[in-house]
Amino acid sequence: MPTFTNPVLPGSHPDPSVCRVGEDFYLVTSSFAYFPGLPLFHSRDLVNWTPLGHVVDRPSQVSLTGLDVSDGLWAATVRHHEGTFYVVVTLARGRQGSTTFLFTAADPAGPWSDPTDLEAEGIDPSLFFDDDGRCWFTACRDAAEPEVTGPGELWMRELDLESLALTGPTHALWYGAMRGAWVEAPHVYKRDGVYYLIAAEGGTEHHHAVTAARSGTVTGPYSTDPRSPLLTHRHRGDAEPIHNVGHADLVDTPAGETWAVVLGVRPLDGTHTLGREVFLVPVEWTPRGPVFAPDAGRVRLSERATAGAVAVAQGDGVVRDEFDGAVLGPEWNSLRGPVDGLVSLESGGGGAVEGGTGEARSEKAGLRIRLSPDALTSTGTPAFLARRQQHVRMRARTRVHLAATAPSQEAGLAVFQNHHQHATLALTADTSGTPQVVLTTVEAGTATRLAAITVTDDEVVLAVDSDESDYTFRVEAGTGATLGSIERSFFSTERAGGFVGVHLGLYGTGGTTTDAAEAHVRWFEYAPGQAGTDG
Ligand code: 6LW
Repeated sequence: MPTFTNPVLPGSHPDPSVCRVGEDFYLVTSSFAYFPGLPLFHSRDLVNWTPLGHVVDRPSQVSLTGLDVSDGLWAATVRHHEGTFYVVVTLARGRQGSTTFLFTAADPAGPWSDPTDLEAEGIDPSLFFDDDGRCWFTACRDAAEPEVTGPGELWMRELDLESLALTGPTHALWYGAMRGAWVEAPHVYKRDGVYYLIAAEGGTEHHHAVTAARSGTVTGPYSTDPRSPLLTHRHRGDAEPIHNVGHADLVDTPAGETWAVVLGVRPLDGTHTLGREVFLVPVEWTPRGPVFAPDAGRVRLSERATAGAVAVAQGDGVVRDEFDGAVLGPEWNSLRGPVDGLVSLESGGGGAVEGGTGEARSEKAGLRIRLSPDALTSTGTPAFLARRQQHVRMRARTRVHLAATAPSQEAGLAVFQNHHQHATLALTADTSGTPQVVLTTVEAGTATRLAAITVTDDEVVLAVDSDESDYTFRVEAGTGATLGSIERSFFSTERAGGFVGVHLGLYGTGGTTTDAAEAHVRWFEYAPGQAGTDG
């Protein structure tokens, strides 16, 4: 029987939501303060997901300026009804829901509409389209009487599909099965005339769990499924490779199977760096309700493929970006808004130059990064582009040119957990203008210079190797040199707090508004499984 490897979307892709239209599946995940926001993926087998675009790709849709990296766009739900795709999402500030938005599109690849503000409290909004065509909005919020009911409440209101406004009375649906922690991430499904409410409880960390309730009427009352939690790894020991499992969304396949996407993490020695990832779990419907992972009772790294799937090829190759396309690849993100005016692609022209692997390329081709006055610690939009780290073992390399004239001017490679917690390997200059490569950490906003070496050229290859224990930073200039290693847990969510995983970034800082100093990135390479090997 063919199998696939979990997670199906590695790296920071939390709070997955999925829907199907015909043979096509669409999935959306949270993006926090990264821009563009709300990445959408397409699949035919639920295992291989291709980036399709983003729901939020214009700053006019949502302003993320000033937000902490882990605030911003949280836990969207994607649904399809009569030719229209709907996405509902919360904009969080200060780790709380602030505004709930609804976006629509005829084509999930976009364009997506400007947002409609919904009059909704709380977080984790969802939509359910009933057989009669009515649409029901659910979300979670603080309960009015937490000492009686527990801290969280799932609630529902009808969404008028003409006016795109919530209408009619608010229905309190359920307070959860365990009630010790917030109940969140609600989704409603209907099966054989019964409404099933699936939720998450226990918080998104170790006690995360999938729980359920059911009702004969969409607006409730809902009664707790006594089997809750239906899926959790809270009881598993340290040897379990996948933890924090929860936040499920269900989808039926054309072949009649049901699968759940859930979030989970892969900790090593108690810490995880890649963020919350998307895992795919089989579900079986029984008269008692959905049974998650009926064979194993838990999420597995290797799982049987969806019915009818042939051997599943999950891509894991080296990705080399020479920035020679008309637009950036979908894996690149900036912080809180577009980097227009700071980062640009140049297709080249001009003389040939040796690239890192000996190829002849246009001297100008690549990415131009205008050094920005905003540091990576800012809550604005620094000159920074990043992609997710998706493998604990990986090597990232980039060839950077910068004719720095002062130590304040720098450009290079960042290992970025958040704006308060990151490391940079920078090409810069000392006070006399001699090129230097400097390794710096920032923790809780405080910068520490770990190492600096003088280099003979103002163009170098900067590299970081990561494995289970460290991130090791190197410069490949002359004979090459290692600047230092930083323990992996430094970049972990457990150490930094928040909701995101590590991103690998290219950046340039130290410019002034009048000084247009530019760095030039000739290429960037991400090689999974490469750390510790020569290359
Ligand atoms: C998400 C919620 C959660 O909205 O984390 O702890 C939030 N739980 O379900 C951000 O991913």
